Amino acid sequence: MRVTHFKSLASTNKKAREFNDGNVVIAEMQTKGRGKNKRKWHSGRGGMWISIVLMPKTDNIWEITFVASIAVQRSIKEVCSIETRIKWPNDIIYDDGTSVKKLCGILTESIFKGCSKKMIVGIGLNANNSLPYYLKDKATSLKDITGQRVNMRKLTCSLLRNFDALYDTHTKKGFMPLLMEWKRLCGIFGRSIKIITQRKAYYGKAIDVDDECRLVVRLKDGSIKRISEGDVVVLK
Ligand code: BT5
Repeated sequence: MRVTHFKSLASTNKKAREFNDGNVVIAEMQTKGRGKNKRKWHSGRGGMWISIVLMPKTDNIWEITFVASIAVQRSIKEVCSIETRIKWPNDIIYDDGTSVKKLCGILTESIFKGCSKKMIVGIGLNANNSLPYYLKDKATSLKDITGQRVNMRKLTCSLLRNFDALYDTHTKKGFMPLLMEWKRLCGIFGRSIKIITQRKAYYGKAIDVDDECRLVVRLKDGSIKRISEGDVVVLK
């Protein structure tokens, strides 16, 4: 992977569109960091704002999002000795026993240009950055958890190494071994959740994720629902 580093960018995902397969774009801060559905992603100095450009075998952005989630979970454990969990579909969360807070969000986008197609995996991980007051109830950073500054160089190297190894597994062995690992790290199975989709909100218990990365939920009336997009709120 070839890494290009910037002091400041509007968005690493936007900049990454100018790069080919195998490139990585890193910014020390973003002025217009984005989440899903054009939501604002707060990206002050000190965080890890990074985009990886790929041409994967799959067209399913969630498979690659899942690969990135496992890589982030492993790197946080390796570098900071913190146990985190994955929250479907694109978050890494930290549960301190009293609350569940978002530590990292992943935004994977497919880009089509003529006949060529690439994917951009954007990873936003709160490391040494400060968070605004309005996110304090639902977000946290590695520095807030450990009380110490994280070595960003180590964290970045660990993340790229883990991602590379997992992506290699995806290319050579397919998605199934990675889905097994993702499920082991998922922090919402068996928990009561609310899922807000673009059309409506559902309440129930998360019970599984299927082979197409859809969340399988047992709704309050006992029926089973498979959900392909949305935001999960953990209720208890
Ligand atoms: C995500 O969106 O979680 C995907 C975030 C991806 C950010 C990376 S940074 C590098 C690359 N370049 C970009 O421009 N983007 C990617 P979503 O699930 O839609 O979550 C967005 C919501 O998270 C917001 O509406 C806020 O409520 C909350 N949020 C905003 N900034 C946050 C932060 N720094 N930490 C935790 N939560 C945040």
